[in-house]
Amino acid sequence: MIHLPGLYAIVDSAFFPSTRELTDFAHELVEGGCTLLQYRNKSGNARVILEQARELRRQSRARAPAPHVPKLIINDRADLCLAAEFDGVHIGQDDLSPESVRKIIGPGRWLGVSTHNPEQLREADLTSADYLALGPVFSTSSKEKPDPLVGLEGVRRARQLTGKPLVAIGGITRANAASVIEAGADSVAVISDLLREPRKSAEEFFRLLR
Ligand code: 3NM
Repeated sequence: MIHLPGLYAIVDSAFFPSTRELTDFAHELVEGGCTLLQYRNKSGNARVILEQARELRRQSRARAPAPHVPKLIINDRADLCLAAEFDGVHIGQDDLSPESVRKIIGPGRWLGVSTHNPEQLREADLTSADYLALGPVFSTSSKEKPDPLVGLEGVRRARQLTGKPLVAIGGITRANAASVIEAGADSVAVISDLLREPRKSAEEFFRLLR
């Protein structure tokens, strides 16, 4: 079984006007202690996404001393995961099935699956996914058309339904992260509450998740 860090930081291209700003942000997260980053791009075409993903990987290897090179997960696309030489892919309910993605990425790379209710979670639990995500826990403005909130009760219930590592997502901040971990999540995935001061914010997440 894989081990997830307490903070699962998401680098969402929508918040960065240039690749340089995106990679600088990622570097600050690593300085703040992040060992795992998800690169999320819901708007670019495949060529643009691949280019940005490759640059993120290149920069994260060039700028962090060897033991601190973060694991990189890409959203949605198994093909781009291989092309960009990422460490894993995170898929949603409308992407290829977990087993189709597993065939593409092989046994070694990480596969995460987003779920939004107990039925989806149970189903994903039966696949070869390495970890499962559940959300939105709280209200979020970072995702278009979010599913209904699952709340802390949803996290508690999910914890009983799977033995796989569980990532909670949606509206999670330094103010509520501890309650989410207490409800049974192994890790919290965050976009907004890292944007303003990535290094300091990541450090604070790790401090309160210890
Ligand atoms: N997925 P923030 S919620 C990307 O429910 C994403 O699966 C969600 O961003 C889900 O930390 C979400 O700013 C947005 O709320 C998370």
